[in-house]
Amino acid sequence: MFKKILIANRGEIALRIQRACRELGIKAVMVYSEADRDAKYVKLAEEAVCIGPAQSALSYLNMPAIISAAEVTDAEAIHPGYGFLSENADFAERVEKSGFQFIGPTPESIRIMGDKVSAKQAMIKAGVPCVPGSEGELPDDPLQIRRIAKAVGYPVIIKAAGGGGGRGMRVVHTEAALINAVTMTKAEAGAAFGNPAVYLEKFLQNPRHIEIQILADKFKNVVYLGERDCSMQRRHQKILEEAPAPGIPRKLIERVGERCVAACKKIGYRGAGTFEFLYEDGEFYFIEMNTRVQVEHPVTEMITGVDIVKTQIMVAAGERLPFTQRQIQIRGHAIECRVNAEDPYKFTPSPGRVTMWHAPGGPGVRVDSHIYTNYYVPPNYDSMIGKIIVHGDTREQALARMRTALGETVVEGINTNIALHRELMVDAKFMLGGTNIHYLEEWLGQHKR
Ligand code: MV4
Repeated sequence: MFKKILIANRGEIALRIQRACRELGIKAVMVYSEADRDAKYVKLAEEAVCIGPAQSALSYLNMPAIISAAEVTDAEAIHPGYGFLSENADFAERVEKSGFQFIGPTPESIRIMGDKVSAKQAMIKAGVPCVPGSEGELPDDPLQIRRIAKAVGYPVIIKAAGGGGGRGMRVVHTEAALINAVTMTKAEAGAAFGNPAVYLEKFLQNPRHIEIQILADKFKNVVYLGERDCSMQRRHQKILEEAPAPGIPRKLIERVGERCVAACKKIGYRGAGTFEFLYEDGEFYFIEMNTRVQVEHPVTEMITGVDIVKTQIMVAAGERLPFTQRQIQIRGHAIECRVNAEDPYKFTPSPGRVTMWHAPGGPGVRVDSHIYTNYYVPPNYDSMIGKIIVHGDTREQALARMRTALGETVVEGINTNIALHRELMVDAKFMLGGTNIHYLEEWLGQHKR
């Protein structure tokens, strides 16, 4: 096992990884920007290195500064967390070329999944169900493009190979609008991602966003840890997640989970990974794969009892997965509410001094947050300041526990979206379960204030 790991991230996930290191008896080196000097996990760390000024481009995205920090502290491995450099294949490669273990998949796996066309081709080959569409990149010939779209059937969606997470997409409803949409998407993709390649899919009108968590070691042992429902989102920002996904038959999940496992074995995937699917009319359609630990990993930890971050570190160190698929049991229901420093209905960021923070507690309540009373939320980064996660025997019990937890939570000095979460937890349709990706935006439209 590693003796020392460098954590190349900030905020709640930096603290989460630090806690996993403690449990494993590994020393954690924290890196921080000038804006994060007073972070609790920096003070708690056995070692910490300032890697630059507040702007991410000069600190958390600064590859030479991070690798130098690992060199001067004698760390053996680097955990990238989520966001920042976590899905940057060049970073993973430079980490390994510098003699450190990257805690994540191989640079090659990251590269394949980063290009959405090659990701989809790998999944088709591995037998993972995908959205019907162009087999690979769209050709230049307008006649061929029209033929593909016609065969798929309108509406279609044009997506950039270099996009993902909602960037570089365009919905097309008629043949008359098709070629212009392709031209525009290609131009934008070339400018934004340095790659003008686009592909085409059938546009699903009312899907849910369901994802499957997997863990893999270096010996082709792979397990899936069930699914998460991440449909509650606004502008591609998830606001809450839950597991299991309400109303989806277990048999269907098992079938798609086994496909994900087979795909991982086929491509030699290792580490933690998430297969993103759209789910509509009882069918799963793969859209993208994330090659990092995700914000919402705790809901899976709560229903499986598996420590995903700890396991990521163990498999990166070359250990075998300490469980088999048969040993993975889904127990109860978990919900996570993301707490953001923002106006709950206008969504404008609300950085500043937290004059009072009181975290909830009690049975089945978990809080992953790096904040404390008097913590200053810097304006330079994502507005998420923590996550409240609850677990219950049933979804109803989890909902009740979340209502209580949100009722106990106190954040003063800044605005947060807790008021929005409190309303959603008593919303009749959400309480029924199974709302789709458009629900929150429609709900916000009807609850204007
Ligand atoms: C789609 C889609 C409908 N049909 N693909 C948006 C983010 C990116 N990961 C893929 N996205 C979508 N792809 C087809 N063929 C609708 C979306 C989509 C979406 C997906 C997941 C969660 C939220 C979303 C919000 C708007 C659109």
